[in-house]
Amino acid sequence: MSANAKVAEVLYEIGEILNIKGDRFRTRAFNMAAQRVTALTEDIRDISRRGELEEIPSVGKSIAAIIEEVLETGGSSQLEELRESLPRGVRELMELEGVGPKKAMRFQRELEVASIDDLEAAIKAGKLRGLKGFGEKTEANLLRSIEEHRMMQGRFLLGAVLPVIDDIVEYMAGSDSVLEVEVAGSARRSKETVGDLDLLVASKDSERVVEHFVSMPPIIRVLSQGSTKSTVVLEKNLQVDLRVIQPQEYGAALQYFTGSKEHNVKLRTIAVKMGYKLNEYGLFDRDSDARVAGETEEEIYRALGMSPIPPELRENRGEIEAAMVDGLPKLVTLDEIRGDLHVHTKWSDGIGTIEEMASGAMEQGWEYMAICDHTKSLTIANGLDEDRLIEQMDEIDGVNRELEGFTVLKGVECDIKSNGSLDLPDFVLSDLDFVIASVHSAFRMSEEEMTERVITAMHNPHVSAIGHPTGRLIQRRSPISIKMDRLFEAAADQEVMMEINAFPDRLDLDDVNCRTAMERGITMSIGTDAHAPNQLDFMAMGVSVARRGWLEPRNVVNTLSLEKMRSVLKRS
Ligand code: DGT
Ligand code: CA
Ligand code: CA
Ligand code: ZN
Repeated sequence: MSANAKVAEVLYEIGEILNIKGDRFRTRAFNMAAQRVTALTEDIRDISRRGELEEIPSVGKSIAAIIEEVLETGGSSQLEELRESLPRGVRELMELEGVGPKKAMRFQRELEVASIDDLEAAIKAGKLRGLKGFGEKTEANLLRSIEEHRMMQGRFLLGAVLPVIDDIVEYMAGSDSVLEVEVAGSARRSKETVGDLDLLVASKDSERVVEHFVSMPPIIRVLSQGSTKSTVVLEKNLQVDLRVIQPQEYGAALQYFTGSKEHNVKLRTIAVKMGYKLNEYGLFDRDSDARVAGETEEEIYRALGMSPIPPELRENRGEIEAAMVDGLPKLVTLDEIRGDLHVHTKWSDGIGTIEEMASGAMEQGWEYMAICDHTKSLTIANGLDEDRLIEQMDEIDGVNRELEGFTVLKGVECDIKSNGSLDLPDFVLSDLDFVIASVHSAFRMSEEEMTERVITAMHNPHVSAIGHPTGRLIQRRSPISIKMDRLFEAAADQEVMMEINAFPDRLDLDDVNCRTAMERGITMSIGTDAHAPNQLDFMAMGVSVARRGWLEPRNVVNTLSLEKMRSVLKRS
């Protein structure tokens, strides 16, 4: 983890505990400081060395002192004290979705539960019903949260492990003995969460590679060390399995350890039918044991009569059948993306100016970007009313006059109110290039009402796309209850796009929904939802979701040139 991420984590945790204690003012201060630190593009250690920590907005003297301590010692004594002051079990209970500090405290006090297991037992014994304000519905919700928590425990967001993977690969490539190095498994398939990392190295000197591996700086514990294999644990209990492979077997190992298991099982069945044997060492003739393929993945797939299958598709969802008839999609790539269609600025809750976000987007090599700040109902995010939005449009005109070869589009992320109406009047929306409509409040309504609500919004002729359509936050909040098939039907009918929100804990639509939407003829827009210039990098994750959803460039509106996109956006 980078120093910046470490500092932000400590600040967030302090904020969280202060919140439990009801200190809302300081909670907010710590959260804001953490946000600023997360968004820094510079290494915070450099800022600290120059003695300029207090120049970071929202960072005052006392927070600066905490940051210094974290940078020096890796920890914070203030955080330790706060942690110890918390009732036992409260922190664990708060890991459950739908359980905030207040509820956790009540469970602890009134049910005398000190762990998630205790809570489950208490619910099953009917004790929750004795508490004021808790009914059968809460019971069912809590049991579901507990189940989800168990399922997700020990899994990591793809976005959180990608930087770790880069560091590991760079470190391993630094050894002369390493010929090839790659992370296989779910991370290579770009699954939204990963359980552990499966590191593969091609080498003729495996012992030296293992030695190099176990000396990697961020290792906390070495669980095992053999002559060709090793397992280590990094921060937060992230486990890394290393396997060192002979060069002529590297492709076979890569294929095997990339998975998924379901994909491999199917592939092996097909190999057997063709008179072969397929395992992590290669593809062999069953009778003579002669090696047919194994050095590269491609030769294995070709020998089995298939076109090579991109890792993101390997889930046994029809990709093998498609590969046998040369029918795989030509998946969209990051290079084909020409702009970002969901960016926030200082005007609402972002921290960059329009210019800063635009120059970040230009560094990505893009041609355009749509500024889509929040609207007035979202007061906590400093949402824009019609007057401020009109002012912002003027500023965008000014910025565009200064820029060459890049265009800032005028957009908004407009709240969908409970009744399906939009947060801003049509006369303003009609002046914009791109209108995202999103649900940000009143999440708990019936499935029928929620479906009607979003469909009503789609019937507004100015709406271009529905933002983060299911509202889920991975590991934190379930999707809203909504009938996806009716949503897609209306989207196709109204020619409204569906967003793939690329923010690491959203990834919404997800892969499966993307594919269904694409099959219904719906176009997707990928938006990073960046609140700072460095978050524009999230585009890569949005593209991963699109690829896992079988999308081609033509299914993704932001592969279009500015000119073509403008003509698509001019509906009605
Ligand atoms: P994860 O770590 O839970 O996010 O998911 P994966 O897919 O990375 O799974 P992991 O780490 O258990 O194993 C890596 C790959 O190794 C897996 O995708 C396929 C392969 N593999 C592991 N165990 C088996 C197995 O029993 N049979 C087959 N066919 N493949 C396996
Ligand atoms: Ca894995
Ligand atoms: Ca593994
Ligand atoms: Zn939003």
